[in-house]
Parts: sequence; structure tokens; C-alpha cells
Amino acid sequence: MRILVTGGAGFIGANFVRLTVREHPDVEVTVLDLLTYAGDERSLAGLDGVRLVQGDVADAELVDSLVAGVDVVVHFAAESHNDNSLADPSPFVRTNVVGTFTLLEAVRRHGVRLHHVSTDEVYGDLPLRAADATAPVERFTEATPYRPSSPYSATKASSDHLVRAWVRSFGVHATISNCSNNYGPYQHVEKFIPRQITNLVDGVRPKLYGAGLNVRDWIHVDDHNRAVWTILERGLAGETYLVGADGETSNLEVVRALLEIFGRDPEDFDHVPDRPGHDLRYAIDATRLRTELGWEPRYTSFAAGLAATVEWYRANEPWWRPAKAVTEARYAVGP
Ligand code: NAD
Ligand code: TDX
Repeated sequence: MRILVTGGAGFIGANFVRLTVREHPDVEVTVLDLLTYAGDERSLAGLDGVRLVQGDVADAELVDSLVAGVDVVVHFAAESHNDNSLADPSPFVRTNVVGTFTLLEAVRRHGVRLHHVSTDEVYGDLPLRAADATAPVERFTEATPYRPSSPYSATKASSDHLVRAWVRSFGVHATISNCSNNYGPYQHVEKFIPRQITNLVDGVRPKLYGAGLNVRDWIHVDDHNRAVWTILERGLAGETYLVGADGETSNLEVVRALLEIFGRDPEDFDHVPDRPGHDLRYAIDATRLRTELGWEPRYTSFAAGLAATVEWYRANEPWWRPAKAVTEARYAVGP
């Protein structure tokens, strides 16, 4: 099998390529990645036989020629950071919407299968869990209506709608996954967990938006990528699968867990101004993926996964150090 992985030099894409080389060595991998600030060739270092093409997923000619030579496209390429989408939404529209459109046209022309990687943020947010433990708990399912909040999530929602329309109107063979927040190695230091880990390495206090009560449903990146492989192998054409590992944790709890790993006082963090429009809570009901396709997460302890991630950042400072000061300078300006 020959796979084109768009965005394969980014966080989840690079981990997907690594997992593929490890667990599916017969697969031929080509990566298409623009190598924006978020992409890093070094995330693919040491892999034999992976071809990296630097280019834009919205470049129709290039995309057409690459799609013509593969059996499957797995589409990770995106502008992915909510805070950046508040400062300047335009690259989000181009990459996430026009880029997905460009790919869809190419897979339609060449009859190639597409897996579109998306996010739970397309569903907007949920209320915090009620204090009463017997109250019903709301979670996203495949039937939840779309209600995106940020420019980022609106462009991801748009891309999902394009995929669904191309399935229905043109019979394109595509599947979609909507996953919750990923953590693990090779994640850019702009994101919450790597930002706080690298702050702590530098002796800087973690920065918590607002009160820190917002909840994210954390999943290890390898569990997400194994779900993508499960969908490639057993998913039904035209279907959507939600991916999550029951990892609901408030931002405050994440910061306290990191402070504990670093042996610091649990109150040793700063509250900083909240993100405008900040989604309150995400939570995934992955029953369909578990029961219909037989997927199960392997990282069942968030604490252990977090500790391993801290170890990775401690051991790989040369990988993240060049981006740290630039990223913090951007945060200092604000949206
Ligand atoms: P990332 O920002 O780390 O990586 C994105 C990659 O896409 C980078 O390598 C970048 O260079 C590349 N890219 C950007 N614009 C491009 C373009 N025009 N053409 C080609 N390549 C381009 O993002 P990530 O966190 O790895 O997310 C990957 C995908 O997974 C995205 O589609 C995102 O919406 C989705 N997702 C992410 C999460 C999460 O928690 N990070 C959760 C669910 C879904
Ligand atoms: O310094 C910070 N302090 C803080 O409290 C940062 C960077 C974030 N936060 C909060 C905001 C969120 O509630 O932490 C939470 C996680 O923030 P991000 O890492 O920016 O992720 P989020 O906005 O939840 O979106 C992520 O998950 C869904 C990915 O970036 C998206 O690409 C994915 O679709």
C-alpha cells in the first residue's frame, strides 16, 4: 500500500508516520508538508524510506501529481492552533478549507481513498459536569450538531462538510475522524502541555488561561493514530468516527499534575487573561469506534502518559528549544 500523509511533519502526522514505519513496514509513505512554523523535518529524522515533499496542500498541480501515485491519502495538514486563528484567521481558511477542497478534487479525479483527520471542536463546547454525580453527563457523539466557536474550529467544520458533500455528491471514498486533545512527543511548544512543560524546564511558572476550569478530553497521540489505522483497515466508506479515551481533565488539574512531576508547589502557577470565546468543555463518546471497529486505547493512565511526555521534552531539548523564545514572544503580544 502507498500512502500520502499530508502534514506529516507536524505533531500528529509525524507520530503517525513513525507508528506506520514501526507497525506497518510494508507501507510506502510519502509526506506532503509545507514545513510552516509548525512543521519540522527533524520530527521524521532516522526513518528509512519515507519521502518528504515540501509543498502546499492547496497547490492543485502538486497535489494532483502526488495523489495520482498513491492508494490512500491521510490528511493531517492544517493550521491547528486556536490562539493563532484569533490573531490571523486567513491561513486557516486557505489551508484548512481550500487545502481540503484541493485534495478532495484530486482524490475524486484519481479514485483514491481519503481519510480526513478532524477535531471534536467542530461540535462547539459542553457545559461543565454538574456537581451532582448522578446528573446525566453530556458527551459528543457522531450525531451531535456542528457548532464551532473559533476561526480554527469553523474552518475544520467547513472541511468536514466539504468531505461529506464530496462523499454524497461524487461518491468519493472518504472517512472522517473527530478526535479530542492529543498529547505526546513532537508537539509544538505553543500548545498547552508542551508550553507548560518547557516553562517548568526553564524555571518559569505555568500560565493558566482564566480560572483553569475548562476541561479537555486528553488522549495520547499514539492512541489517536492507532484509531486512524483502525479506521483505514475496518472503517466504512462515508462514515464518521469519534476518537477519545475518556481523559477528561481540567486545565488546572493538568498544571497541578505537571507541578507535581517537577516537584514544585501545587500553587506555583500564574493565571493569565482568558482566551476570547474559550470553549468550556470537550468530551467524546467513542462507543462507535470501540464497538463497531474494536479500537481500545492503550494509554489508560493520563498521569503515566504525562510523565513519559515530560521525560521526552527533557531528553529532546534541542528539538524544542529553537521555537520556545519566538513562541513566548508571540504570547506576550496576545491576540
Ligand atoms: P500541527 O500544527 O502540529 O501540524 C500541522 C502540519 O501541517 C505541520 O507540519 C505544517 O507544516 C503542515 N501544514 C500547514 N499548512 C500546510 C499546507 N498549506 N500544506 C501542507 N502542509 C501544511 O498540527 P497537529 O496538532 O499535528 O494536527 C494535525 C491534524 O489533526 C489537524 O488537522 C488538526 O486539526 C487535527 N487534530 C488535532 C488535535 C490536537 O490535539 N492537536 C486533535 C484533533 C484533531
Ligand atoms: O498557555 C496556555 N494556557 C492555557 O490555559 C495555553 C496555550 C492553553 N491553555 C488552555 C486553553 C485550552 O483550554 O489549555 C487548553 C488547551 O489549549 P490548546 O493546547 O491550545 O488546545 P485547544 O485549544 O483545546 O485545541 C487543541 O485540541 C483540539 C488543538 O490545538 C487543536 O488542533 C485540536 O483540534
